[in-house]
Amino acid sequence: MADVKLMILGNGRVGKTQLFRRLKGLPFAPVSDSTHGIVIDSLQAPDQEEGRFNVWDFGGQDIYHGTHALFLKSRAVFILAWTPGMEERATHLHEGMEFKNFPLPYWLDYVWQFGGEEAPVIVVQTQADKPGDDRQLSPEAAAALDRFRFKKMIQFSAKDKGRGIAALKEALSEAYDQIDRPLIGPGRAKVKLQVADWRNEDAVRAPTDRQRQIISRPSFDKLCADAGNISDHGLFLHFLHNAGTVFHQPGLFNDDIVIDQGWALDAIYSVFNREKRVFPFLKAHGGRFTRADLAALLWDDAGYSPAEQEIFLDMMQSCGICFPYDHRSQGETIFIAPDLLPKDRPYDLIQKWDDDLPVQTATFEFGLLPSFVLRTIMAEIGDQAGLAGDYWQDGLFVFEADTKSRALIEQGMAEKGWSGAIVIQTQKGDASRLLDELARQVERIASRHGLNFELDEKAPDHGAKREMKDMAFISEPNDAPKCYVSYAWKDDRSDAGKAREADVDRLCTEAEARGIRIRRDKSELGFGDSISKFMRELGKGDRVFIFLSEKYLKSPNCMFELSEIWRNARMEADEFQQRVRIYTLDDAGIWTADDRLEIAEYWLERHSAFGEKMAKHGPRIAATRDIESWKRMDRHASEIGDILADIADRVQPRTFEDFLKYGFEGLLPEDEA
Ligand SMILES: Nc1nc2c(ncn2[C@@H]2O[C@H](COP(=O)(O)OP(=O)(O)OP(=O)(O)O)[C@@H](O)[C@H]2O)c(=O)[nH]1
Ligand SMILES: [Mg+2]
Repeated sequence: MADVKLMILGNGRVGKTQLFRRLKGLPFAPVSDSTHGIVIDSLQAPDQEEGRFNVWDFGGQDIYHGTHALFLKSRAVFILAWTPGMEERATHLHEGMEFKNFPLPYWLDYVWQFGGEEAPVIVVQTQADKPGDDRQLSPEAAAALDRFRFKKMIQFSAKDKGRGIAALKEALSEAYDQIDRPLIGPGRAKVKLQVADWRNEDAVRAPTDRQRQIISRPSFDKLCADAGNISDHGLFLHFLHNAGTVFHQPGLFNDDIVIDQGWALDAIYSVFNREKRVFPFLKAHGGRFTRADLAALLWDDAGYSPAEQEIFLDMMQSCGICFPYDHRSQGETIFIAPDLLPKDRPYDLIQKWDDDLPVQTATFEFGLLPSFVLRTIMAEIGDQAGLAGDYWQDGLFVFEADTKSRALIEQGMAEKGWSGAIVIQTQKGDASRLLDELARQVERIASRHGLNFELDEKAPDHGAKREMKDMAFISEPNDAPKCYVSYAWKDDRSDAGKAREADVDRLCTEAEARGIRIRRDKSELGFGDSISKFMRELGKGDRVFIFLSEKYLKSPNCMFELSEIWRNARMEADEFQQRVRIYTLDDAGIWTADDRLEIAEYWLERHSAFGEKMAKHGPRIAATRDIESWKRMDRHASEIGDILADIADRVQPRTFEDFLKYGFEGLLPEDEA
């Protein structure tokens, strides 16, 4: 009774399940459902007295590919099912679901990655109902297959008599013999039988009444000790895992041993079953969920205990199906399932990524780009970055604290075929070091999966050794000073009016040329945006350029802005002067006491005029906002004298060049040192 694992892999809908049915002696079913996740079953090994295969029939939907990795890390026989028709189409639709196809060389590389040359591989051309359907392997596939020590190529049909079934059985029998099956002593055999008994006892119970899906490591050790004669429990456990009898990975799931793997997989894959109500929920929530969500929508009804649910989540994380996104919210960890993220870049990314800044880029061109590459990168970064990152289906954005640099990582697939690119862009700070570090992570993930790529330009080597987990992804500190310009709009009637606007334009152009962004009403505000909100933000600006003109001093909006700045400077002249850079135009009368009094008087008069109008009918006819503005005029009348007197008292830049120099002081990167 030596068990060997048999993995049936290949694209969705090629006929994997039908092939297995025929091996079990079941009839062909022309209409069949797509396999969800993995179905585990057993099969008497052909021509072997007592031998059995533990068979893993994998669902071909690529949403499941990430999970394969969990189970492929063990000695197994592989059947790779393929049909020529699917070699040429990158995707196909089945009952509204999109399946991504991968060509046979990809699957062969994939198996190579996990099993190496030792893995016995049987390539089966499925749906080869008649000799005319038979096809040769492509040169690439033939070369990829040739690397394995034991290999067979068989044409097979699940229909009618089962064309090629005898050859398939013979190949399986030979492959079975390729796997070492150490003879196990009576103690070990006893443990194996007990595990099988538990599973069989549970199988006849209703799913909610099952008792032995998982056992703890101490219970396993006790079982071994009772059976006797087992020197190394850990080694034996590893052997059972390899044979597909149990699932156990040291360190995962509290070291628990999953006796009934099908049970755990059902629970996990039901989350992604499009027919269950949890699927639309996850979609609607941008792929974010908590254990409580899955419990309420799915797992509680199915009878899984909270402890079991934690194990499922561990399992999902360890194969990159999801990653923890926020560890703190309401005591429940929020997870993200990358496959269910929104399609497009988040809207507010335009505020975080600056298209005008210089960018460093590394482009990885993959002849074949499976979706799990980006998903793995996302899970590794996301695990660390959590809420500080932005994620969407084809990319992510993060800021790294150590390099003070931003990174945008995106994948783009070719319209046809399987090729695609992963593009890393970095900007600000030590962008080239961050690029180098991230590029190394992509290289590492690609090589782990045996994927070939071309890198357009090798990133300079900074001797980067940091792993994802050592990087410090945080929300970008908002340290860039916020600059605004406060000015009166142009009036075409006077030359002074035209010149004023030209000066403002020039300031903004000069700032831009130095990489400084000045927020100006015209460029910041779109239709429907609140002007008063913008003016309030301006009032809080770190630096406000003010173009003082006659029109400015008498405009209600400018009055509003000036008084906001004054208030935010706590009405202290020194603080006010630190925040503002003032350019005084010739027509601005602020220099003498009489000038200033005249302006104060102007606002007092406007205040009284409006007050009189309101008094006629009572304040209820005035908009709240206008009453506020009315009160502000009065206050302004009493403040403006102080503000202007202080301005007049300070040395002014004489020329526009001087104004620019003084204005940009402390804003340029070289000023920091
Ligand atoms: N003509 C013909 N059709 C077949 C054969 N094998 C499978 N099919 C057809 O392909 C469909 C899908 O077969 P399955 O065995 O369910 O495919 P699968 O590879 O298990 O698909 P997933 O579980 O989605 O990965 C069947 O319902 C049949 O219609 C075959 O040998 N000949
Ligand atoms: Mg199937």
